[in-house]
Amino acid sequence: MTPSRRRRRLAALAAATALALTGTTAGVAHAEVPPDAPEQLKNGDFGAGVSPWFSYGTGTLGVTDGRGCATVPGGLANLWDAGIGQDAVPLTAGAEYELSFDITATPGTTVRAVLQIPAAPYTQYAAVDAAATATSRHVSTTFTASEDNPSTQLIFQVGGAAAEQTICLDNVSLRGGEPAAPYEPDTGPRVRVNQVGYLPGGPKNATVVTDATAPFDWQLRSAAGAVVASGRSTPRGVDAASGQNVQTVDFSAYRTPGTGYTLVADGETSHPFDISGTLYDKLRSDALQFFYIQRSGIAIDGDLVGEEYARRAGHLGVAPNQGDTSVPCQPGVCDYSLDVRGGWYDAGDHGKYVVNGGIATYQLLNTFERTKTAATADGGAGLADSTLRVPERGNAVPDILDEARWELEFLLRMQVPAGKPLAGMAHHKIHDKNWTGLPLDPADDPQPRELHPPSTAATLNLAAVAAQCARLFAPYDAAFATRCGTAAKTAYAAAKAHPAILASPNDATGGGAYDDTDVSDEFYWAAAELYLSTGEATYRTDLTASRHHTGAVFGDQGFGWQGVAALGRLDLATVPNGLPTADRDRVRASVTAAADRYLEILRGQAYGLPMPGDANSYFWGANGNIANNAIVLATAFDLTRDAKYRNGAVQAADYLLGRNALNISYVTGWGEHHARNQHSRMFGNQFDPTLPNPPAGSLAGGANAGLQDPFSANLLAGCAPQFCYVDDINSYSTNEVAINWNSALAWLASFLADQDDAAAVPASTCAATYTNYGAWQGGTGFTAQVAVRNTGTTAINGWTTRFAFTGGQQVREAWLAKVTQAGATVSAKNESHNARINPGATVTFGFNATTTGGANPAPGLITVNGSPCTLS
Ligand code: 9MR
Repeated sequence: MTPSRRRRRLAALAAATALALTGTTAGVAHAEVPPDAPEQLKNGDFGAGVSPWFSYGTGTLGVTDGRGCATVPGGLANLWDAGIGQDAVPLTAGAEYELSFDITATPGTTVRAVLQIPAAPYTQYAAVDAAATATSRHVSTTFTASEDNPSTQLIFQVGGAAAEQTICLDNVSLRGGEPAAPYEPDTGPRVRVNQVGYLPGGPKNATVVTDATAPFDWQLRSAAGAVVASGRSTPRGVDAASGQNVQTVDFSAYRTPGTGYTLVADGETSHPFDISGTLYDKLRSDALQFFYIQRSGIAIDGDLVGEEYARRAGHLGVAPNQGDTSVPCQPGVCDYSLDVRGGWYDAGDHGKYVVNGGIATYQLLNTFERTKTAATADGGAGLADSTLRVPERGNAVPDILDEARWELEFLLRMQVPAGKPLAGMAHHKIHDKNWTGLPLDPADDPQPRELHPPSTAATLNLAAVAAQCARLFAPYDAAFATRCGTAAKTAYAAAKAHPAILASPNDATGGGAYDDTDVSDEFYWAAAELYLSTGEATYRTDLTASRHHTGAVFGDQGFGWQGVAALGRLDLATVPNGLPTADRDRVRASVTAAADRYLEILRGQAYGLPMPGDANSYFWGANGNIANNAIVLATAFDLTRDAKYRNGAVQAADYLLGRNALNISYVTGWGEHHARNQHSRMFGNQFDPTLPNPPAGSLAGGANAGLQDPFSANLLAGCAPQFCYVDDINSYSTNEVAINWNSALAWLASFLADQDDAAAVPASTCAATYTNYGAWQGGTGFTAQVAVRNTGTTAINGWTTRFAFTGGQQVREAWLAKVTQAGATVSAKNESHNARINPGATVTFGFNATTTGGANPAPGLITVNGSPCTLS
C-alpha cells in the first residue's frame, strides 16, 4: 500500500479560499524561536522511510538518497492538485515557530508550504512560497500560532507546473511551542464490559485495568443501585495485547434480565449494560442494513433508512460520474467496455472489487443458508422477507437474499463475455483512475472508472458465490439460479484454464490492490461450492485432491478475503452433501478442533477474545478476523450443540462491543461509547457536519499495529496492539468500514440473535431418518420418506416436522402428513390419526417432489416441534 493511496481535497479547498496571503509568509513574521524549541514534525529527515508522510496526486512517495521524493505530473491546473504532507501537527496559541526545509524541484517550479486546518474552514496558520530548482535550497520562515490546534496539517503544494517535476524534501522541521504531549485516548472507566450487554444464560465476563495484583471484591448493581451479585476478581498480570495490568471478573452465574446494570470493582463503575435475550436482534438487522446504504447504482431511499442516509444513485452514467454503465479497461488491458453498474461500494472508497465482494456475499448467503441447517436458527424468522429496510421488501424473498443479489448481479457483470480473450474469467476490480478526496458523494465522483485485468482469484470468487446463488435462489427465482449456476461453471472452467493470473500488488492507484499470490485456497472454495450445488463428481475430485481439504485452514489469526479455504471447509461441514461419512466426519472434526484452539487462545487473553495478543495478530481489518474466528466457534456450536463454543462466540462479541483496552464499541450506534468517525467518503460527518456518521451497525476495521495510514502512524507510533486504533476519519488503516467486516459482523449477530436467552441446550428427544427412494424416470423428481422416533420419556402430542432442501426441490404431494413449503423449507404437520408419538414410537410420512437438477442430499437438520432430532 502506498502512502499516497487517498487524500482529501482539503488542500484544494484551502488554496482556493485562503490565498490572499501570497508572497512569503502568512501569519506573524519575525517571531523569536529559541534554539532549544521542541520539534513538532515526525521523521522530517526521512531517515525512517516515508511514514508518516503522505502524498496525493503524485507518483509514489519514496526515499531517494535520504530524501523524500515524488514525481509530479506536468499540466496540473493548480498548485494544490498535488501535495506531500504530514497530519496531526500540533500548534499552541501564541507560541512562535520556525518552519524550515530543504527542497529541490527538477526541472524547477514554485512550491508552497502551508500549515492549515485539514478540513473546512481550512484556516491557514502559515504559508511560504519556495522557488525550487535542481539545486537544493534551504527555506525558513517564522510565525506565531493564532490558536491552539492539536491536529493541523503541513502540506507542500506541488502541482501547477507545466512540466513533470521531481520534488525532493529533506530536513523538514517545525520547531516551537510546547513539547508534543503524548496522545492519551480517553478510555473511560477502568472496568471493561460488553457495553451492549450479556445473554441471560451466556457467559458474563469483564476486565478491570488496575495496579492491584491481589484479588478484589466486585459488585453487580441494578439500575437502581442495588447490589444483585458480588464476588472476587481474578488477577491476570500484564496483558500482552494492551500492556496493562488487569484482573478479570466472571459474573456468569447472575442471569436475571434487566437494563442499566453496572459492574463496580476497584473503586470504578463500568458503563451500563443490559442482560437480555433480545440484545442482538436489532444488531442483526443493523449490520445487514449497512449493505443497502453501501449500494452503488441505485438511489438510497430516505423513507427506508432515514433522510440523512438518502442519496442519489452513484455511478449510473450520469455526469459528473464517468461510470459504471460502460466502463473501459485500463489502457491496453482489453478492447471492450462492460456495464458493471450496481453492487456495493467496498468500504470508505468507491471501488468495487470482485475478491472482497466474494467473501462478503458468501457471508450474507451463508447467514441465510445457516437457517436451513442450524437448530437454533428458528426457521430463519429473523431473516425472512420484510425484516430489512430494502426496496425489495415484500417480494416474498428473504431480504438478506435480495441484498446479496444486489452484489451477485454486479459480480456476474464482471465476467468477461464469450468471444473475448479470457472469456469466463472475472475482472479483478473496477474503480477510479485516481484516488479521490474525502468526503465525496458517490454521485459526485468525477474520476474516470476503469476495469482492471481479469484474475484467477476473482474468477474463483465469482464461481464460488455464483454456485451458492444457484442452490439458494433455486426455490425463489429459478431463472436467476440457472444463470448463476451457468456462470459458476463457466468461471470455474476458465480459472482452471488460466490458473495463475494474479492481480498485481502494485495496482493500487485509485483503489486497493486485493492482491494474492496463492489461489489454491480459492480453487478449493470454488470446487466445494460447486460440489455442494451440483453434486457432480468432477468438483468432488478437485476438492478432495486439494491440499486444503486436509490441511490447516483455520489459522490463529482467522480467515479473510485473502485466505478463503475456511469458507469451503465450513460449508462442507454444514451444508448437506455426499462426501463419504468418514470424510464428512473428519471435516466436521476439523471445525471443532479449530474452535477448541480458539477457546484456548481466548482463555489466554485477559480481554477474552479469540485472537492471540501479539502485534502480528492486530492487523488491518483484524476486527473482521476476530468475528470470523467467532463464526468458527459458532459453527462448532451448531455442529455439536456444546455450549462452550457458543460461549466463545459471545466473548468475541464482548470484545467488539466494549470489553477492550480502549473501552470502545467498534460498532457504530451500539454501546455507551462507540466508534463513529470511520473512514468513508459517504459518512464524512467529521469533515462536514451536514453529512451523517456511519449508520448504526457499522464495524470499524479495528486495532492495527501496522499503522499503515500516516495519521495513525503519527499519532500512535509505539502503541501496544489494542491501543493501535483511533476513531478518526483520517485513519483508514484502523478505522475504515468495509463490506467484508460487516458481513462477518452480520453473520455473528444473526447467530447471537438466534440464541435468545442462551439457555442450557436440551437433550435431543427425537431421532429422524430421511430416505430418498430415488429419482423418477427422466430425473424430474423423486420420492422420499421421513421417519421420526420419539426418543424422549414423554409422549409428543401433535407435531410439526421441519427440514429444508438444498436447492430448488418442491414437494408435489405428500401422505401421512399435511405438508407445506416456504422457499426450501418443508413443514410436515401430523394428521389427526398420527398426532401422538409415544416414547419409543415412530411415525412416518412420505412425499413426491420435483427437482431442478443439482445436488439432492438428505437434509442436514430435521426438527420436531422446533427441537432438533439426531439423524440416522
Ligand atoms: O482489508 C484490506 C486489508 O486486508 C489490506 O491489508 C489493505 C491494504 O491492501 O486493504 C484493505 O482493503 C481496503 C481496499 O484495499 C480498498 N478499499 C478499502 C479496504 C478496507 O480498508
